Formats: sequence, structure tokens, C-alpha cells
Amino acid sequence: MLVNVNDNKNLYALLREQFPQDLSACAVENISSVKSKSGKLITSSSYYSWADIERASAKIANLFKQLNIAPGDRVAVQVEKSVEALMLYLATLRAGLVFVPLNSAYQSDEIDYFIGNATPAIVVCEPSNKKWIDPIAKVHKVLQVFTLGTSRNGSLLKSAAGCSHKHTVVPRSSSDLAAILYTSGTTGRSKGAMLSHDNLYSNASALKTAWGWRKADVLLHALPIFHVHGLFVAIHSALLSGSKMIWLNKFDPQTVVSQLLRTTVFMGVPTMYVRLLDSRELSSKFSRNVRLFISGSAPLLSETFEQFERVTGKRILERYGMSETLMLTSNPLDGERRAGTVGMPLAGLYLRIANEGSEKIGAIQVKGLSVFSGYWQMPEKAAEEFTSDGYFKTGDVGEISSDGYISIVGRSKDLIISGGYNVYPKEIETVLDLLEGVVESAVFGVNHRDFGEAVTAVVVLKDGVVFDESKIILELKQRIASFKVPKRIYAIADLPRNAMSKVQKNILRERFGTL
Ligand code: MLC
Ligand code: AMP
Repeated sequence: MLVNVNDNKNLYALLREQFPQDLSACAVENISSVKSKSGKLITSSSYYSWADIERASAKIANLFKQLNIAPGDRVAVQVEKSVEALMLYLATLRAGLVFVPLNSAYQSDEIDYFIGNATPAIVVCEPSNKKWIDPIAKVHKVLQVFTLGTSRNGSLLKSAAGCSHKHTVVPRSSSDLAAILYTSGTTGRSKGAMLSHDNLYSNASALKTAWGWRKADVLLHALPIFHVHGLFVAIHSALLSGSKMIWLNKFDPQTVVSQLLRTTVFMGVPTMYVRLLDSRELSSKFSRNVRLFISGSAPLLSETFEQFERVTGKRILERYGMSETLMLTSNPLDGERRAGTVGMPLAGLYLRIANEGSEKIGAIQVKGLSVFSGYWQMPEKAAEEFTSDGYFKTGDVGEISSDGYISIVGRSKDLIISGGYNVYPKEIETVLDLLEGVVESAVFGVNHRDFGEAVTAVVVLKDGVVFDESKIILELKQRIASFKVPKRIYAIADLPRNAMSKVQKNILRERFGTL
């Protein structure tokens, strides 16, 4: 499809319009921190202006242009967080290519699957991973593998250095793809949610309004940037408002607290709030300039909400979303932020509770501007997950109060959310069942103070096999990302099953309780 240059809906072009007039102002301040032997935190900063963002993303986009790849081709990226990785994301957008972020914890089998499914033209990886990613890329006919490390090292920046810093943003229409985000499924195989430039822009605009973003805001960015929360919710909100980001490559409570006085907005998953409270460094004195603490990706316990208010005097704003739909609901900026609820639908979204008869609780279904168009190369999967009248079935179960607040009370999908990361039991069971000596297994979540839920497994072993929990854990770590690896594994004689032969995970949860 030909796109009129004057009607360019490329997300980068739309973000660029909101950059401040003064491009020499600081856009991102990157904080590095080390702890001295006495435990004292020593931080140092490096600064990136808005002009740096524009120039660096242009150089990388020009490098991609030289490779003669077509708009719509994929760029798969598995790197640790850095400001340069942000530039790479923006370069991919402006080049009209499709960004495929991959969690840096994924192991080679997982990467093999993602590269095989996304068939990217370009892969960017950590320099230390190139030796095992190269052969995978070769099998899947990837055109070029670049490397990008956290200290501006690697072939990507070296190759881009000689490219021009002037680049015309490639025109895109609103329905053209901007990103594919892999999210696991109940069948165990990940599916790539296809998100268009308009899905991303409309959601960023809705959040900008809902959360009252303004130029003077300073976002403290401590989330990973390979999932919706850190990549889209956080980055787009700040860029679309011309606001500065303080950038931490890794979440650390002490470093977060050290930056709070200069921060107006902080976003985190519930585990981060639990850890901030546990660190005992937080106080109303340090948090007084923060106008918004936002939580999402997993349920925020009312206890955490209340304790946070006692310690800081601030009420956390909880919101709800997912990879396929981006952000769906938010507690109000000005009205009551109610513990245990995720607020009301954002502008441009319709949410309904599909329930039977007089039931108040039911399946959450959504429709609207930010809802994805389908799963990459899996049209049949998307068809299963939309209703005949076009609503997406989220797999979450909820209810709406008489004054419109939505609460998520459960999930119909067999999913564990651990520290904000999703883990699908089926995927782990498949890997466990392939281990020598294992007959079958069941994976489930148990309550965990820090992670909210902790991945836990039981295995049934072949006769005569000696159970060795740490050996199984070690074997799993070679095959799957370590956050998916069960924190505990138990051996049992038989899996409890109901009359339909379905494993009764509620019984396992009761038996193996809280970790
Ligand atoms: C790390 N580990 C975890 C874990 N994170 N285990 C279970 N669950 C997790 N979430 C394990 C590692 O595997 C490792 O194990 C050990 O902890 C130390 O690793 P680390 O990298 O040093 O961990 P840490 O920095 O402490 O990470 C904790 C965390 C991180 C909470 C900061 O998990 C995190 O950034 N979570 C946010 C996830 C997120 O952004 N979710 C958004 C998804 S989007 P070992 O055994 O190797 O030592 C979404 C939609 C929406 O859901 O609505 O937003
Ligand atoms: P993901 O597939 O990684 O995008 O995760 C999306 C899922 O995270 C949703 O379907 C919910 O189950 C969960 N989620 C996100 N935000 C919240 C929240 N505030 N409260 C409870 N669950 C949430």
C-alpha cells in the first residue's frame, strides 16, 4: 500500500512532533550505580539530548536502509537494557520495520523458536551471545546479525557510526505493523501479538491524557524494555509528552530511592513496590516530588497499597493491560484510587464482563483502538480468541462495581504471573516431561511474598529414579529463561486428577502452599 507522506502515521514521526523546541535539552539521563564496600551508593550520570535521540536513531535507521530490507521486515532484538537499545527501538520504528523484543533471559531453544516464527531480516544480540545466536540465525536465513552491549560496544553502533544522521522517517499507515510481542499461550507455544503504529499511538495518547503527562514530568524508568510495560507504557508516555527520563538499566531499590526527589512519575510491577517497602529507604521525604506512582502487570495487594500510603503518603495508581491490547483500564488521576481495583476503561476502549444470567463476575472482553490485529502467522489462534462481535477474550475474570471500578478476581487462562513476568505452566510441563526419568509433571503458582506467585512443580518419576531437585532445576535453566524455572520442585507418586482426568492444581496448591 502506498502511504501519503503528508499523512504519515509512523509512530516515530508522531512522537517526534512532541519533542521540545530546544533539542539540546536532556531527554534521557542514564544512571550507573555501584555500591562501595561500606554499602554506600555511588552514582554517575551520562546525558542524552533530544537531538541525540534524533541523530542516533537516524544513523541506525540509515544502516538498516543500506541493507535493502523492505518496510514490514522484522528486527528481532535480545539485548540487555541500555539507552542505545532505546535508540535501536526508535530506529526500527522510523525505518518502517517491525520491532520484535525478546526477554534477555531467554535461552537458545526459546530464541530458536522466536527467530523461526518471526523470520526477522535482522537480529541484534548481546556480544557474548553471538556465538550461539549465529547458527540459529543461519538456519532461519536471517540477513544480518548485529551485536549491542551495555557499554556502547558491539557491531551495531560501529556499523552505524559511518551513516548519515539525517533520515526521512519512512511513511507508514496507521494499520501497518510496528511491533510483534510474543506472549505465551495455554498450549505452551508463544504467539506473536501484532501491534500497529496506531495501536501504540492511540494507547500512548490515551495514557497521556489519563495520567496528565506534561513536559515538566520526569519519569524514573527502572523496568525492562522487552515487554509492554517498560517499552510502550513508560517510554511512549514520556516521549509523547516531551518529558525527561531518568534511566536505570536495572531495578534496585536503593538506586530508585536515590533518584526519587528528581522524579515526578514512577512505574513498576508490584514486586518492585514490595521491594521498595522492604528496603526501608523509602519515606514521605524522598517521595514528596513524585506525583504518580503507577503499578501494573500483576495484581497489587491491598496490603502493599496501604503500606505504601502509610510510608509515603501517596496512593499508588493501579492500571491493567496486556500485550494483545496494551493498556485497558486505569484508576483515576484525580478521583479515588481504590485498592484492589484497576479503575475504569481508558478512552477508545470498550470493556464488558461476559457473564451468565445474574452472575456479577465474568470473563473480561475488550474492543477498541489499541487491541491487536491478530497473532503473527497464526490466524486461527486469533479467530479463537475473538467473539463473533469483535471483542477480544482477555482470559481475565472480573467484576464491575456499581460506580464503575473494575476488579480482576481471577483468570480463566492457566497462567502464573511471577514478579510481573508471565509463565504458562504448559510450557514448563512440556520441558519437564522431556527430562530423562520424568513420567509426567504439573506446574502451578503458589503465593509468594516477593514475586506475588512463585512457579512450583511436581514430578512423577519412573520407577527406580532417584529424585534430585537441584539437578532438575539446573537442567531446566539450560532450556528456559530462569524466571520460568520453578522455585521448588517436589516428587509425588501420582498427579491428583478429577473424573475427567484433568490435573487438580487446586489440590496441589493447597498441599504445597506458600513458599
Ligand atoms: C528475576 N528472577 C525471577 C524474576 N525476576 N524469578 C521469578 N520471577 C521473576 N519475575 C530470578 C532470576 O531468574 C534469577 O534467578 C534471580 O531472580 C535474580 O535475577 P535478577 O535479574 O537479578 O532479578 P531481579 O533484578 O531481582 O528482578 C526482579 C524484578 C524483575 C522484579 C526487578 O523480575 C522485573 O523487572 N520484573 C518486571 C517484569 C515486567 O516488566 N513485566 C511487564 C510485562 S508486560 P537465578 O536462579 O538465576 O538466580 C505486562 C502487561 C502489563 O504484563 O499490563 O504491563
Ligand atoms: P502479558 O500477556 O504479559 O501482557 O500479561 C497480561 C496479563 O497480566 C493480563 O491478562 C492480566 O492477567 C495481568 N495483569 C496486568 N495488569 C494487571 C493488574 N493491574 N492486575 C492484575 N493482573 C494484571
